[in-house]
Amino acid sequence: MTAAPLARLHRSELAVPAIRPELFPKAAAGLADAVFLDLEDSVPEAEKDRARANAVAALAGIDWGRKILAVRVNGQDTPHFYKDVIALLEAAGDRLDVIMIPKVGDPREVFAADLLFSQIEASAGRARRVGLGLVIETAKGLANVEAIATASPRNESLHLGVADLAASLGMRTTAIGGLNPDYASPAGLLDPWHFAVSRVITAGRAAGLRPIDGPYGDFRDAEGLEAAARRGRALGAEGKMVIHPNQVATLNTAFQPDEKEVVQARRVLAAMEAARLEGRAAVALDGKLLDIASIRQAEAMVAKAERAA
Ligand code: 1VU
Ligand code: MG
Repeated sequence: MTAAPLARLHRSELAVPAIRPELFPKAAAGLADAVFLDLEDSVPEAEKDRARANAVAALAGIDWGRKILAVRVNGQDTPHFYKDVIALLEAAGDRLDVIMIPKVGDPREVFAADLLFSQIEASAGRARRVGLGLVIETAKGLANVEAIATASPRNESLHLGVADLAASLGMRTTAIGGLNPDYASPAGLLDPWHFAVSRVITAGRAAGLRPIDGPYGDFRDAEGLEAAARRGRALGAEGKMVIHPNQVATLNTAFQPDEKEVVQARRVLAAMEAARLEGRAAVALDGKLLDIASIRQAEAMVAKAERAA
């Protein structure tokens, strides 16, 4: 049996550079289900200390409501990682839900992080264990994703980092997410992210973690964003990262079942209940097969809709 992921809404996850504290109240007041304050790639090297201090102050100093609140620290291959973690866990209070680690490549890195977190939590007398969000964005991380996903009981979510992954794999693009006109069949465009998204979703679901699809950098292209969200949700992604507030509403809608889907799921459950009372497990509804697997599909759909409501 695989543990179900923590039942938290995680349709949209807004990145906020920690070097721009004027954005924090806007992010807190917005509708993103999750916010991460970024200490990594949106912060220049010379500003790392200032960004860290901004994040520590904001965790306790701003009302983040019921959002998943995360900080993306610098990678374990940098001199900043331990300072980020110590500052966050020693000084930032209990509101912090998740520390996101970028560029995770090997399960031993997760183990090492867990060890450091445990020591600081014990030393600081923290009441709450912080969760881990692991960003899969290197060839190594993608190759080791199953082992990474099960490397710590703190693990909560896997996040696909499309820009770094493209660089690491040598994909010929400078765009962040989306389709590539070069990657097509005679019938039309294909999805160059399909393998990576599927791999992260499979590893995440198998380990009971929430799989979060990568961002779509072209924040003025609402149509492209929605199409990307539909592809991710069709494969099982729980949500998607966003880099701009104008992308949040599209994802909140895309990643929750619409009314038609919920009505259909309830019809399936009713038909299967009637079948059960007749001693049957496989029946037809509207000319299509239903069996016990249909109950699981429909229940998952209804549960997701209820969580969003
Ligand atoms: O209307 P207002 O002036 O009050 O607000 C602006 C702006 O301040 C605000 N806004 C944001 N608020 C919260 N969080 C954000 N991330 C955010 N971005 C913007 O929204 C209003 C409209 O903004 P804008 O269209 O004028 O946008 P800017 O030109 O100010 O900023 C655009 C960028 C893309 C630079 C900005 O959105 C940004 O920095 N996004 C996040 C980048 C980031 O965190 N990158 C790292 C994580 S993603 C990753 O690693 C994969 C590549
Ligand atoms: Mg990255």
